[in-house]
Amino acid sequence: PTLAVLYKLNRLHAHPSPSTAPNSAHNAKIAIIRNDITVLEVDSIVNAANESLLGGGGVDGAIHRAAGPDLLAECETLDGCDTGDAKITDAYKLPCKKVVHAVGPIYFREKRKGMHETLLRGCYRRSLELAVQNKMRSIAFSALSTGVYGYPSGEAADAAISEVRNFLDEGHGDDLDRVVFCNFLEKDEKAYHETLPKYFPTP
Ligand code: AR6
Repeated sequence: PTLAVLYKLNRLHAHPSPSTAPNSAHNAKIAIIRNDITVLEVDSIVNAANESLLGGGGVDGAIHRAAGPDLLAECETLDGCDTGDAKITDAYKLPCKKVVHAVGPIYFREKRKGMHETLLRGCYRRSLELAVQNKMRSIAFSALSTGVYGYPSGEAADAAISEVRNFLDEGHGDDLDRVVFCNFLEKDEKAYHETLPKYFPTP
């Protein structure tokens, strides 16, 4: 090898780049469950909302029903929310402390523009940021976009889990005690169990 190459090799050896490979460092924080998200006594839950933030069907309807009308009153002050973004409110009659309202992509509309994955990842990222900014130590996600918005379970689980992994690795490991993926349907729960070891491998 030339001197230049030797020099490079020595430098690599002396300063190994930080490992970016998934490891088991944060495994204990992650949980996959199948449950009605409205009963969870976690600090924050993430709603699968729409751009109006004024309620709807699915998990959104369930959260608004369980929280009571004060949630809608607060949502009415928020001026909606862009797809791929999220906003946070109080939780009213829910047993959690805060509700993060994330607006996932409508799969077939955004896929045509190649934006589906970026937007779904944005929802997870923004929800985690808002939770940490509001001192929430735990967060439970509904399976954003996988209901009427049509995002396939496996693809959605991959984006969700890897975005959580990235967030924890980017210096937020100490900010959260627990991240829960709260599924409602068996197909989604199965997808999460299949995908989890890719980003949170067991040692
Ligand atoms: N707890 C946890 N998960 C639930 C619950 C529940 N109580 N109910 C349904 N799910 P969806 P989207 C799951 O359709 O696809 C609304 O009308 C469900 O099985 O609620 O993001 C909004 O207002 C699925 O896995 O949300 C929007 O207009 C996941 O929650 C639109 O639907 C998300 O399904 C958003 O569509």
